[in-house]
Formats: sequence, structure tokens, C-alpha cells
Amino acid sequence: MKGHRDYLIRCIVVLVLVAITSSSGWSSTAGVNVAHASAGKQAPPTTASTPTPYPGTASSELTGQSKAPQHCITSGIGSGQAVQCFDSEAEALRVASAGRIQLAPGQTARSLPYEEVFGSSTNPSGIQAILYEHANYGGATLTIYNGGCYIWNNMPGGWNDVTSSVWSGPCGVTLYDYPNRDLSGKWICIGPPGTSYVGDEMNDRASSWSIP
Ligand SMILES: [Ca+2]
Repeated sequence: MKGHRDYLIRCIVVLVLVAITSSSGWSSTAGVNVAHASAGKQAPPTTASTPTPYPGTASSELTGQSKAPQHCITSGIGSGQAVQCFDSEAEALRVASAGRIQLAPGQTARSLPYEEVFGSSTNPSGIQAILYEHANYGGATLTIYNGGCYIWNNMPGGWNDVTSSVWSGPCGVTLYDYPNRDLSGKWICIGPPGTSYVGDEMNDRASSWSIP
């Protein structure tokens, strides 16, 4: 439970930083900590690790639904926000893990033990989270890797309003309906090890994410 407690502390700290002026309440269901935001203003960037959002995004909700392409990976930090997409989950994971994870034919990340993918809070693997197009960890994947526990970004091309389930590393994940972690929209804190369904209020709505 220590890891979960640490996640909660991190999530709270990050959200306080993100929206100093918003108020929030917590409820917990089946391992998923759901925090509902009330109206609030977007705070200015507050952390040293704040990256540059993907180009082409606005401070208000993105318009238009797009279909997630294949299996994508993003480092979450760095100039240019490199996003790579592959035909197979195996190739995506191989690149995101710098060759450490080699899926056998027919395997998915979910075939592997949790710690083989994510490591532990004291020995992280570098894989931070895997977002899925469908509930129950199905469909296209977006793997977030490297950058530590305090990173965020807008969804890359094709991933706006797509995510339905999340497999989370020890840091946890927060999804936001609006780009740029704008808390005036819906958002959800997801603790490790994630959730097979982000819930009706966030399903196919995430436009930005943060770790945690
Ligand atoms: Ca959205």
C-alpha cells in the first residue's frame, strides 16, 4: 500500500500545482481514485519538467474525433515531442524499452508480469504507462516512457478523445478532458496498476495526460 499512498500524495501535489484555484473532492472505486474537478482556472506552468505541448493544440477543447493509429510511444518530454507509431505492439514496446522487452508472437504487454513492464517504485523500468483505445486494455496503444514521475503532455495526433483503459506504472496517471491539463474540464486520477475502464465520464474524452 505504500506505493499507492505515494501515488496519492504525488497526484494531489501535482493537481494542487496545476490548479491552485480549483477545489476538488476524492472518491475511490475499485482501485481507481476518481477526483472530480469543479470550475477552476488553468494555472501557469509550475514545474521544471513542464514540456512543450504538441503543436496544433489549443487551450480549449479540441474538436473532431480521430481514430488512434496503431501502437504509439511518446517520451513525454524533450523538444519536438517525438511520437513514434508502429504496426505492432511488440515493436512499440521494444523501442520504448530500448530493447529490454521482446514480446513473443501473440503476446501483448498484458501478457507480461507487471514488474517486467513497469519495474517498481524503487526501481522503475522507464515505462510509465500504457493507454488503450478500448476498455479492458484492447485496441491501439499509447505507451508513455521515460521522463520520471512528473511529466505531462497533450495527446498526440489521433489520440484525442480515444483512451478507454489505462495500465499504469507505479507513478499513476491523470487524464484530462481538455488539453494542457485544463481542470475546468473533467479529469481522473488513476493509481497503479491502472483501470480496465476509465468510466463513462472520461471514456473517449482524454485530451491531455500527466504522470501522475
Ligand atoms: Ca477531450
